[in-house]
Amino acid sequence: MSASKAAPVRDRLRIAIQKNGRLAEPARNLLAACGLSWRESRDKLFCYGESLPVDLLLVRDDDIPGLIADGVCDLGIVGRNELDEQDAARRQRGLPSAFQPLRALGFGQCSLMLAVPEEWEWQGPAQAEGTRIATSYPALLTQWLQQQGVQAEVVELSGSVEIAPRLGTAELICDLVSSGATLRANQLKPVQTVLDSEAVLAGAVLAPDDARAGLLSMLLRRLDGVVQQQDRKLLMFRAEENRVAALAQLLADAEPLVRLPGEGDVLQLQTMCPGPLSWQRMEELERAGAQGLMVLSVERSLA
Ligand code: PRT
Ligand code: ZN
Repeated sequence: MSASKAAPVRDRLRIAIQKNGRLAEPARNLLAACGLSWRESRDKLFCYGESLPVDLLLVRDDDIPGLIADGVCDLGIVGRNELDEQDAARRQRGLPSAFQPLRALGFGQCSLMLAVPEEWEWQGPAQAEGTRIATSYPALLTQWLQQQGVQAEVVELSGSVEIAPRLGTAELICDLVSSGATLRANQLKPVQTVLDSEAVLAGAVLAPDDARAGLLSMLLRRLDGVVQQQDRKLLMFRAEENRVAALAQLLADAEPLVRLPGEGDVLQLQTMCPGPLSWQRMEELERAGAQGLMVLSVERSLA
């Protein structure tokens, strides 16, 4: 093989994220929390990694799976809806999978749902038989219809899917829903979930085997730390020995209580809680004998 045909050695990792839109800011914040910082180019399409050799490409979310498939980017932060749609479209065209979700990131939650006019009484997927369904997710909808054994016409629209029933171009729609306000404003109601989605970190099916491999595993480890600790709280308090069993029961969802040396009969205790602690829960603990309760946020942790 001639040297010119060998794959170029890459020692910088490239991550595609949304330039504008719902996932743009949370994606950047998450990567910054992993210790990455960048210098922005003048056209604001490329950010050169300063703290680590990890660069960002700012693009439309629709382009992210393709950029990974083509090897232009190693990673991308994109909605599972977009990733799965493009994966389903590839498979329907007989192409192999080229990208995969590596981590769920805990933001951008929404569902791809079938919605019908409010006055319809929905009895189940069979009711979609013979209808026209407007969507921007034709591959996922086609796959779902096949799984349900339902024959319907998929009407592909690139936007404003929710007005299709009023325009008479479809009877049903299949679209992303978060609060449901858009459906309600268009006299539609969600009846069936096709896919639950959130932002994911996506990567190629074949992981890099050069200098990028080490960078990738370091980034994943930091990301796991950041995502897991997002809601975790360190709870500290004092209690008398005879109260500890009851308090441990109230904290059954937390890690086992750690006993630190206290004074006399009073122990100093701490534990890691998986989610935020409400005032109500703290008052309950206080009634059960916890004194000097303190809740601390976890800034950084390595598993
Ligand atoms: O310009 P670019 O192509 O990059 O952006 P885009 O306009 O295609 O995407 P964008 O920024 O709107 O969404 C990016 C991703 O955010 C989506 O692919 C989803 O993974 C995720 N997401 C989360 C959502 C929503 N929630 C959401 N509510 N994407 C779209 N919506 C739509 C929904 O369909 C409805 O029309 O927002 C509207 C409001 O929703 P309700 O239910 O709260 O009324
Ligand atoms: Zn888009």
